[in-house]
Amino acid sequence: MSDRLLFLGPPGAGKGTQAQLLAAERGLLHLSTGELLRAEVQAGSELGTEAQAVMARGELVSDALVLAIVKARLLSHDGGWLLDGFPRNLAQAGALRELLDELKQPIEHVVLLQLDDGILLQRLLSRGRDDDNEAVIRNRLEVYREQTAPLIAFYRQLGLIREVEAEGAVEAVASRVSAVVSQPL
Ligand code: B4P
Repeated sequence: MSDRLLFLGPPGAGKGTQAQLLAAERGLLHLSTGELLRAEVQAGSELGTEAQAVMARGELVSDALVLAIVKARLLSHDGGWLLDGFPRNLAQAGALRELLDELKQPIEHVVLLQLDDGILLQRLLSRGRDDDNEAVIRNRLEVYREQTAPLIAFYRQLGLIREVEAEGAVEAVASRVSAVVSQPL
């Protein structure tokens, strides 16, 4: 049973959707930095106010801020976890590696959800969240290509990447995800 997982992929690939299903199925802590940041915005906290404008532009919130959130959650949790939307750049990945070395909790699988830009755009436009208008989505895709996509090589080198085709119905994608994370390490 794999219980330390990371979900990677472009915005709209379905990381949140699939992460939620898998976490429920396996009883894991689902840690979505996007959701945690949106909750801070909703609560009107100082952190949320800082994050709000950045998210509305489709850019990345500061590493220090996101790291502090993730670190606090992982330190206070005992058991398996699934990271969704974090890390999003090499600096975050390096900091995560240090933290997990310290905790002696290495990542077991990195699930990479792959989807064409055209479908990503359609999915996000039909979701219609505050940061889901066309100009902001295009910027998020650009930020993904520049800052997050290099993580694929980083984790591939560590032998952790499990590619999953994210096109098709939610249930179909979920069974592909389940299959790759059930493979022996
Ligand atoms: P996130 O909350 O991570 O959101 P996302 O990448 O846009 O979406 P995701 O891939 O999770 O897609 P979802 O399942 O929702 O990030 C939002 C913002 O937060 C970032 O732009 C950034 O500003 C900030 N942020 C987050 N983490 C950060 C970090 N580590 N560092 C700095 N900043 C950070 O699916 C999308 C839509 O598709 C949904 O409507 C869903 O219902 C639909 N869908 C899913 N699967 C489908 C399927 N198989 N078929 C049809 N529709 C499907």
